[in-house]
Amino acid sequence: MGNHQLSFRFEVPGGRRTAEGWSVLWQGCAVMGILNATPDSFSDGGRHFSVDMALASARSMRDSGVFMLDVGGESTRPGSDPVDAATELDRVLPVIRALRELDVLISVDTMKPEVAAAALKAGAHLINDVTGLSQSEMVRVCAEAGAAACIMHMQGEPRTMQHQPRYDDVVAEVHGYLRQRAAEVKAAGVPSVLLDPGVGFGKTLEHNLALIRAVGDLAAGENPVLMAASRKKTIDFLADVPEAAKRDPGSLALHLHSARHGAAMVRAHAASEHVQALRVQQRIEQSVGG
Ligand code: HH2
Repeated sequence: MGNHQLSFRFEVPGGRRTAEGWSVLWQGCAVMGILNATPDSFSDGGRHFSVDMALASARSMRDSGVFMLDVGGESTRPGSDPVDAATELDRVLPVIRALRELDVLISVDTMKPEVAAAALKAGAHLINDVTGLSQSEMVRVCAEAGAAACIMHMQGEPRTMQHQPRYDDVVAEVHGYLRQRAAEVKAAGVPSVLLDPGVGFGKTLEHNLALIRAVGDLAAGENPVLMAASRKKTIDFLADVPEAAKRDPGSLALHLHSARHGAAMVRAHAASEHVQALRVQQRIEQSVGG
């Protein structure tokens, strides 16, 4: 079971002091629980969002052993429309402020540097940017704050990315891109990164399967790897589950496979269930090693 680490230049929950700042260390595969702060997530017919409900859900995830919470105020699902920064901030900032009392690692899922900057000031620790920190301003925001980042690979942009994704060698291209971006953003001062091949972001089923099968190659590198297939269309393609909310068992199977091959973290809606399943898998594998 692998040892993993993320470093920050400010104090974080569960962090240890190091010469350069603070580090969080863990063994095996941890869980990033999804906490959507979009009006249709905690809904009252799609119109109402409650910070109290988000906090209750976050507390229950933390109590069950979820390692990090990923707060998102903009959907990046295929075909989704963008929202402006003010709307996104209105959604995520109250949730981040409320989460501070839980003493848990907080990630913010955003593509916008201004949202990232305000979120880090409000108490977030990591920026999860599905564009791979493609805007130089995003790199600067993370570097200046001393925050860790998640770099995800995406071909195209959410509105159109599933139209005709094309690669000559999907694994070489995606892994090459992630390694290069990691080196670039770290050289620019971002203290540590998670790498995510971006299941479903500008990829066909065959592309996704190739990347899922190759997770061990990416995990053999120096940066921890995140797999994030929770409730994605890939699960429908593989197991015929048209309704997204019913895709947790398939998501779990895919994530357990990724964990067994070295993924350091998985991003999940059914986060507590993932913690339980990963604990069982990890204990079984530990006893094989004696
Ligand atoms: N997928 C979504 C959002 N954020 N972040 C990372 N690192 N990797 C992903 O694959 C990823 C992500 C999908 O977004 P959305 O459609 O908003 O749904 P949800 O946040 O419920 O997964």
